[in-house]
Amino acid sequence: MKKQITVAGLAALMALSLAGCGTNNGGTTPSTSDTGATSATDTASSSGYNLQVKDLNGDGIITVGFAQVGAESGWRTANTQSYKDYFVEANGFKLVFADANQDPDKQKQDVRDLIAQGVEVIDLAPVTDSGWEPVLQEAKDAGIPVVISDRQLSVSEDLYLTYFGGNMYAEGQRVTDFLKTYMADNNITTANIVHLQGTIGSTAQIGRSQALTEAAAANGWNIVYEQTGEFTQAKGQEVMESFLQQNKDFNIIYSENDDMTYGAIAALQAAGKDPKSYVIVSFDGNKSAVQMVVDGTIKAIGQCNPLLGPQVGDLIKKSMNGEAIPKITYSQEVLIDSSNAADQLKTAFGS
Ligand code: GZL
Repeated sequence: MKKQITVAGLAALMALSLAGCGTNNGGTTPSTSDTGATSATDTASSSGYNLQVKDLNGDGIITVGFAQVGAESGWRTANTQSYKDYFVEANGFKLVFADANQDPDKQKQDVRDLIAQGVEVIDLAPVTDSGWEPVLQEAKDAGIPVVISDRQLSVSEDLYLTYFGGNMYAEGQRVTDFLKTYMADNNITTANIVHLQGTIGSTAQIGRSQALTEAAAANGWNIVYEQTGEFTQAKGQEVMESFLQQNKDFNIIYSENDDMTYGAIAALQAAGKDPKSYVIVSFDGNKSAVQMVVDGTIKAIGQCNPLLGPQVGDLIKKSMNGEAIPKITYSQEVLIDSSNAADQLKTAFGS
């Protein structure tokens, strides 16, 4: 069940409005409610970070070094395309692209290479959340502002210009709140959960896992199996297959992205099990996954928008113009379930 992202599919841009929220540096546990309220320290300049994006070589173009995670999922493919579509000369930009292939060490070298190439701003979508302070300091010392996008970093706010992306912890809370309501509405009194985690140490995994761990403790849910599927379809299927061989009871699958969900569904079907007889919840909102919500195969998706290019470009332009920009801005995201899936399908990304 391979999913290809088409450029046409990207034409249906998801409605995205920005909501600034205060949070700690990790971004996993918002320090304020996810209401759009921003705290006083939310502007880049007031965070002890004084770099501004500049046309350092005076060529009239801003060269953006994009340190991307890899190409592991439909979300990632759509995210990369969003950058390649937006950061073009017609918009005043040139993109230098680096693919870390999901390797945290390679990604740190990618950023060092971008610094050496003299790009004028770096956009970092970090594979994982550790060991970034030295590299970010090197960029700062070189006078190159760093925008963190997609996955937050728990680093000091004086090491980066701004963050833009999803609030993964809030996404997880939307899905666990859905699970609680769904169980009550359907008289499901026991939760035996298979937990397919994303890349361990990514703030996408940290936030989504934290929400589940907290909800399970608060509601007496059992997590009967927990393993990373590394955000890929193949690994998600492999992990589900190995769990099914243990013949343990379960009734809920909490999968931290759609690609692992596709893999888990394939494993269930190969074992002669009907996916619709389980409560399957997922994250991202690829078009085919949203269709599965319409069909009832997936019960809910924590939406996570990959089309970040234009909004990151807007923040870069604001910095160039000397405008105050929020230190942290979250995409506005919703829960997709049977009540809104047909409507969400019209703007869902990918295929
Ligand atoms: C979330 C992003 C995650 C997606 C996965 O912002 O970092 O990585 O949920 C992707 O699909 O692999």
